[in-house]
Amino acid sequence: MEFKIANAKLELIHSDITDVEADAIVNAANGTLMGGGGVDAAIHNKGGPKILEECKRLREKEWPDGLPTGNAVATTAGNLKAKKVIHTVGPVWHGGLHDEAKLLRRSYWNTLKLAAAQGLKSVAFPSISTGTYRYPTEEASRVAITAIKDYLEKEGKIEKVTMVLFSERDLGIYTKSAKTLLGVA
Ligand code: AR6
Repeated sequence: MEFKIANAKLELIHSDITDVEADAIVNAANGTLMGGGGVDAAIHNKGGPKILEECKRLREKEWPDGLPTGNAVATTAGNLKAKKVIHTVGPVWHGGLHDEAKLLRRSYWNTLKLAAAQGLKSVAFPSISTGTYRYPTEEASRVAITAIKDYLEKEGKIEKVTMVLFSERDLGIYTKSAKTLLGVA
């Protein structure tokens, strides 16, 4: 399903993010930037070792103590179809009273800001924090869509954002939130 936001498009699809063609695909990473499970593993496995090599350099040069939650960094996309992988660290869910929504919004916002700064026009996100980090998908979908909407309304460099949902259930949850927050497509 597709929604129009300012001069840009928000698309919601059910897919594996490593198969998606976009200027940037987003990794739900952890602060070590050294890989992990879920979407992180899928991106490193399919993208090949060049991504991890660049992550290691970023750790050494810029983030010796790890990438803080809510930040984003870009690397090569290796063998993937995308031009870049943007790695962001979403919050771990601790019940909702520990700034989770603020930090999750920051992950989406900083990723879009970095993509725009690098001249990238299309960005594909997974559902950040809703796997290993246990953020409830319904709440996360509202934060994600609101952050994307606010960003696209504020600045016009990004042309297309795709939310890539890994299950029909998650696609349903995101679609319902998008219809509520953005109006029917
Ligand atoms: N394409 C799209 N979405 C996917 C894919 C895929 N190939 N694989 C999983 N998902 P998670 P998090 C969905 O756990 O919660 C890692 O170990 C998945 O179904 O990947 O932010 C990192 O290294 C879920 O809806 O990320 C961190 O340590 C969503 O992606 C930690 O997990 C996010 O699940 C980050 O946890």
